[in-house]
Amino acid sequence: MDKKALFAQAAEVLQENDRGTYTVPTKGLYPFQWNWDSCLTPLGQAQISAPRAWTEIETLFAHQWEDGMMPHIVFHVHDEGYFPGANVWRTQGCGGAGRGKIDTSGITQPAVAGFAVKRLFDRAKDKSLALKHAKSLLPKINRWHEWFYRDRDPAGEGLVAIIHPWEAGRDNSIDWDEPFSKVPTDGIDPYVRRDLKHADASMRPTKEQYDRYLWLVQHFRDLKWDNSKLHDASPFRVVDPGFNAILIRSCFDLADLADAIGEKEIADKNRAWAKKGIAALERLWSDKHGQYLCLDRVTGKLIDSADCGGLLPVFAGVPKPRVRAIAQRIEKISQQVKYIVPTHDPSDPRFDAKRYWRGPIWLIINYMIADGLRTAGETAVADKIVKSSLALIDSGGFAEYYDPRDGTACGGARFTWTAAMVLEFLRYV
Ligand code: 9WN
Repeated sequence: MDKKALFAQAAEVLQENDRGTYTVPTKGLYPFQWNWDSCLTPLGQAQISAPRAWTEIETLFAHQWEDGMMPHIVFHVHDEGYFPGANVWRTQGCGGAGRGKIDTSGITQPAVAGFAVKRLFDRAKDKSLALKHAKSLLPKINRWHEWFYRDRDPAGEGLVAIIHPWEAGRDNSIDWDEPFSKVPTDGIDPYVRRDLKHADASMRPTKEQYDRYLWLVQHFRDLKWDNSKLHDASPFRVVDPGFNAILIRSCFDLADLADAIGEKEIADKNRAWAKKGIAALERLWSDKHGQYLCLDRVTGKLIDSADCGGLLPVFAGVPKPRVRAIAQRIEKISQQVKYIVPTHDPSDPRFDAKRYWRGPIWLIINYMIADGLRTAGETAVADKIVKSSLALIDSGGFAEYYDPRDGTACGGARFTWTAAMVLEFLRYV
């Protein structure tokens, strides 16, 4: 592998999708700023320009809602190429939104900002620039975490629920099949999907899933996006181990960052949430699957679906025996497919190697799993994931996601966070 050439190619993808103060995930398919994309992308951007990396996250946080929620999309420009656009979400003036002229969606995404900001801060060469941005972002990220534990964990269980599959960022995961089937589809406004103009239908969610995505959006819109009501009013409430793992890791990292900056109260609060979260995750462990599972908060039952969300708790810092078991599980999966880590267990009949989050590999998931394994001393499996991830670039270029059987490129091309993750993986080879 020519590391220098790969670095240059990845940098070129970041440059192509750079819109000055924010980056689009890829042109055409996703013309706006997405939340967790814009928190993971700066890890790559910082290796080219630290100020640009900080700007990416600052731009995102300029659109935080007054109640602390961080929306999953910021509609910086008008673009008919994506559905559902701002005219469907209609969040202006609702639930703490509408601080400016720029529209946002009304749901959130995985809270990876605390982790990303800490990593940028630790690696920074320009310490005073990093301190300035860390000080500005720290209270905002803290307010987001507060919002999570207030509005998405109203009973104080220590774990938060997502109320829409898009919040998990794993839109059509097999994890949601069961709880999502209870979401009605009656009364939804007629709509035209735009994603199918840019990507193959066999690699995207189905119409039935889109109908339900839309029903939830309309339901929350009718409730004026009032976050104090949405959790209890949603027929879809899932406690996802992956989503919680990312939040817990960000709480730990924000606590460390707050200590470094001298913000003791923020440090104490975030460390307490993180520790409570780690203890509560135990409830989601399945001996049968050798990994964590989702919990349907509506029925109180675990969901029988071995998905990558259930491997992500290694990123949160769960106990060593759990990390060991997950490392073994990934070893086992690697005997079934050529590339790792598929988003779903390949031996499950519902596994679909090309359909979005129902089987394909996403490099951001690989990155977080590998990071957690490495931190816990599972270096061999972490190295295997890094190697596989870089091999995928050889087979499919900088794709949105990949078929784990043969490495075929799926979804959108020239993808921002894929390029950013390549810059990260290159540090380990
Ligand atoms: C809906 C931008 C986003 C990612 C998500 C991914 C996909 C959007 C869509 O693209 O979701 O948010 O329209 O399919 O699932 O994880 O943040 O890259």
